[in-house]
Amino acid sequence: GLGEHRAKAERMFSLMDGFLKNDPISLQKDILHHVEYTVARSRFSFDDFEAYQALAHTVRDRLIERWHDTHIYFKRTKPKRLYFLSLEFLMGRSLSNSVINLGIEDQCAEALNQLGFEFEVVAEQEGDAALGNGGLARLSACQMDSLATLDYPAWGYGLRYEYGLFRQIIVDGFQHEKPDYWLNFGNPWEIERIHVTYEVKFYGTVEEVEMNGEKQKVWIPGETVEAVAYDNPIPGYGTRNTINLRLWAAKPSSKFDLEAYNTGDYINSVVNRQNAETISNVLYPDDRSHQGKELRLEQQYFFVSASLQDIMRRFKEEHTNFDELPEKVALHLNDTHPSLSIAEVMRMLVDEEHLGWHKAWDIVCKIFSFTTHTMVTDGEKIPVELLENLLPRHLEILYEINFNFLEEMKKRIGLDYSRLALLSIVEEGAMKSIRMANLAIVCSHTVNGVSKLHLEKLKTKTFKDFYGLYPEKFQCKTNGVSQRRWIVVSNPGLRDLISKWLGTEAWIRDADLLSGLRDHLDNADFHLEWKMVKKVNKMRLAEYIEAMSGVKVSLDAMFDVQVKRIHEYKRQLLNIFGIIHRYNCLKNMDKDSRRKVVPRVCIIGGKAAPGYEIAKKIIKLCHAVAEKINNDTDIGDLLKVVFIPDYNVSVAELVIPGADLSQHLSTAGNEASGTGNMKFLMNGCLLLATADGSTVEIIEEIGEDNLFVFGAKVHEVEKRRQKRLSNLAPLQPAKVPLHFARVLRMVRDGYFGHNDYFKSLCETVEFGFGNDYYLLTSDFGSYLEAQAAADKAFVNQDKWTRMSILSVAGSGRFSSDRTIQDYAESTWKISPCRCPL
Ligand code: GPK
Repeated sequence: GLGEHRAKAERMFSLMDGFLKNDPISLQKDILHHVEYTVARSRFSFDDFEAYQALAHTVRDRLIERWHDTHIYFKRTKPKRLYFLSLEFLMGRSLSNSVINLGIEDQCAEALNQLGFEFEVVAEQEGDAALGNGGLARLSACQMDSLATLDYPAWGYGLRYEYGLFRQIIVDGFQHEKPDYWLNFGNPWEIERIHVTYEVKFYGTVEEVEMNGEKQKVWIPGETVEAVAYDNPIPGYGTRNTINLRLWAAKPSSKFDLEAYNTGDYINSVVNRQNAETISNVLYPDDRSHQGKELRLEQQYFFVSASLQDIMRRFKEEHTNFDELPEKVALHLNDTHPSLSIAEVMRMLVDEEHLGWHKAWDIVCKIFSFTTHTMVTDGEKIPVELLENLLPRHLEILYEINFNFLEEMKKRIGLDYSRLALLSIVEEGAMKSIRMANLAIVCSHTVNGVSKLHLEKLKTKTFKDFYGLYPEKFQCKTNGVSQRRWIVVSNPGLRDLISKWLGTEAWIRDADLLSGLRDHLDNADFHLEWKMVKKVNKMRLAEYIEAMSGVKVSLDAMFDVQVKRIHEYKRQLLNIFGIIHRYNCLKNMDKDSRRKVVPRVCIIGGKAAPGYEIAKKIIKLCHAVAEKINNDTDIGDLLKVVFIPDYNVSVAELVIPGADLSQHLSTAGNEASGTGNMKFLMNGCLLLATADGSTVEIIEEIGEDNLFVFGAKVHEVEKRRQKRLSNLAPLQPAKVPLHFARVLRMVRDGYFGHNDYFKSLCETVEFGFGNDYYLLTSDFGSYLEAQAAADKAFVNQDKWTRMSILSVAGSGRFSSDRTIQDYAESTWKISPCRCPL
C-alpha cells in the first residue's frame, strides 16, 4: 500500500540525514528554536505566519547543509559546469517544494501538528517569488528543479528584483497594477553573501594604449555599481544534490564618489548613491516586448557582468589555461535577454586576459548555447545610441564581431547585399540597433526551439537565412514542466492515487512511468477514486472562487479554465465570444432543452502588460460579460463566468488541479510551445486547443480522440490571412459567420455596456479595421464545434474519466526532466555529478 512506499522513501531519505536530524522531534525542536531566536517570538505564543517563518528557517538550515556538501563535491570533482543565464525566474512558493524534495514532508507535518498547527495552513502564509512574467520564467524555475534532481553540476544566474511582477487588482472590472514588494516580510529562502560582490562598470570612454609594442583598446569606465550575491538553494528530489540560483542585487559602490566627498558635497553624494540601487529594483512587466529602454539595458549588463566575473573567477581557481574553457564551462542564454554576455566574454578575454581576438572568438563560439522562446521575427533590439553611451567598448566589440561575420559571409554567399543586410547583427536605418537574436545565433553553437513546430518555423521562416548557413546549429528541445511542482506539490490527492495504483513513487523522478496508469484504464475502483480526487480539487477551487468573487458555483458544472498572460494571439477574446454565444443559445432554449445542458463555470485569469490597452479591454469585457450573465436569474447554474484576479504560480497550483477542461486558443503558428497545456495534462484535465506549439506533440502522444482540437492548422493560417486581405476592400458581412457577427454586434452595441470603450477591441477582429489578424472570425465555427464535443463527452463520465486518465498517462514526455536530460546530453555536454550520502 501507500504507507509502505512512503516508508521506503523515508528510509531512503533518513539515510541522507546530515548534521541535522529529520525526525519529527528534532524538527520540532528546531522549529521552536527558530520561533524563539530567529523570529523572536515566545515559543508559547506564535501564529501561523510565525510558524511559517520558523519552519522555513528550519528547512533552510537543511538546505544549506546539502548545498554545502554539493558544492564541496563539485569543487573536488571539477566537472564541466552549466551556467543557466536568465533574467527571469518564477519560483512561486518554496516551502512545500523544499520539504517534498528533501523528503521530510510527513515529519514536518507531524512536528507542526504536535505544536497545534496544520502544514497546509502554514504553507499558505508564504508569498510568491515572482521574478518573472510568464511561461518563459516559470520554465526556468522548472528547469532548475530538474537540473538539481538529475544531479547536474549547474548554476542558475538571475537578478534579485526588489519588486517582482506587479500584483493585479481589479476595480470595477478594470486592471490596476500594484507594486509587489515581496521582500517586505523577509525571505528565508535566500542567503545574502555580503562578501561575494563584484564591481560593475558603466559609461566612460575607450582609449588606445601601447602594450608590448601593440596597440590595445581599454575601457575607462565612468561609473561603478556593486553587485551583491543572494544565493537561493534549489534542492533536487531523491538526491542530496542542492544547486544554487545566484541572484544579484545592486548596491552603491564604496568607491562610488570619493570626489563628491572631497569637494564637500556630502548630502548630494549620498543621494546619488541611491541611484545605483535602482538598477535591480524592478522587473519589466512587458511579456515579450523589451525595446530600447536604458534602465533595461543597465539591468542586462549589470546581470551579465556580475555573473561572468563570478564564473571566470571560479574557472580561474581551478584552471590556468583558457583553452580549457569550452571543456569546463557551458553558458546558456535563456532567450536573447542575456546576449550581451557574448560581447562581455570577448572583452574579458581580449582586453583583460590579452588572448588576442581570434583565439578569444574561437573560444566564445564553443561555450554559448541559446534558446529562443518566440515565433516572432522582430525580436529584441538595442539602440546603438544607448550602447554608445552606456557601454562604449562593448559597442566596438559588437561592431567588430559583425564586421568579421559579414566578411566571412561575403566569402560564402557573395556580395548579395540584401541578404547580408538581413543577416547583419547591426540594423541600419532610422534607429540603428543591435539585433540580439542575430548576435546569439552567430555566436552560439546551438540554437534551440521549444517545440517541434517552433523549430520548424525557426528553420523555414524566422531564421531561414541562418538555417541555410548553419543547419547543424538548429535543434528542438520541447519544453517540459516539473511533475514535482505540478503534481506532487499542487495535487497531493492525485499524487497519492497515482502512487497507489502504480505501486511506486518512482514516477516522481521518472515521469515515463506514468504510462503505467493505462493498465488500469477500465478498472471501476480506479475510476471512482480518480473522480473523487477531481471532486475534492473542485471543491477547493469553488471555495476560492466564492471568496475571491462572491460567485457560488456548482460542483456538477464543468470547470472550464483559461489562465495565462492576456495577449491577442492567445485569443481570450475567442473564449469570451464563445461564452456570449453560449449565453445566447441558453436564452433561446425552452425549459426541456435546458435540462439537458451541461452546466459550465467559465474561469479566466491572467495579467495584461500595464501598457497593453487591448489586453486590458479584454479583461474589462470579461468582467462586463460575467456581470450580465451571472445576474441573469434565467440562467442560474447553467453558466457562470469568473475572472480570477492576480493569477500567479500559487493561484495556478490551486486552479489547475480543479479544472475539468482547459483552453489553449492561440492562432496556430503563434505559441512557441506553451507549458500551461502540459500542467493541465498532468492534472487529468482535458484540453481544448489549437494545433499550435507543443500541443501538436501532445496530440501525437495521447491521440486526437483524447482532447478537443479545433481551428486552422499552421499551413492554413497563411492562406486565410491572404484571403482575408483580398476581401478587404468591401466589407462583406455575408462572409462573416452569423453567430460571430451577432456576438460582435452585441458587444459593439453596448449589450454589456461600455460600448465606446469596447469599440477599438471589436475593431481588432473586424474587416477593414484591425483585419482580424488572429483569425477569430474564421476559427469561430470550429471552436464552437469543439466546445460542443466537450459538452457531449462530459455527459458520458466514463468516457471523460478515460480521457482524463490517458492525459496523465501520456504526460511523462512533457516532464522538464526529459527536456533537461536532452539539453545536458546534446547541447551542454555535461554529466551528472551526484553528491554521495
Ligand atoms: C516567450 F518570447 C517569450 C517571452 O518573452 N515570454 C514568454 O513567456 C513563452 N514566452 C512562450 O510564449 C511560450 O510559448 C513558451 O512555452 C514559453 O515562453 C517557454 O518557452
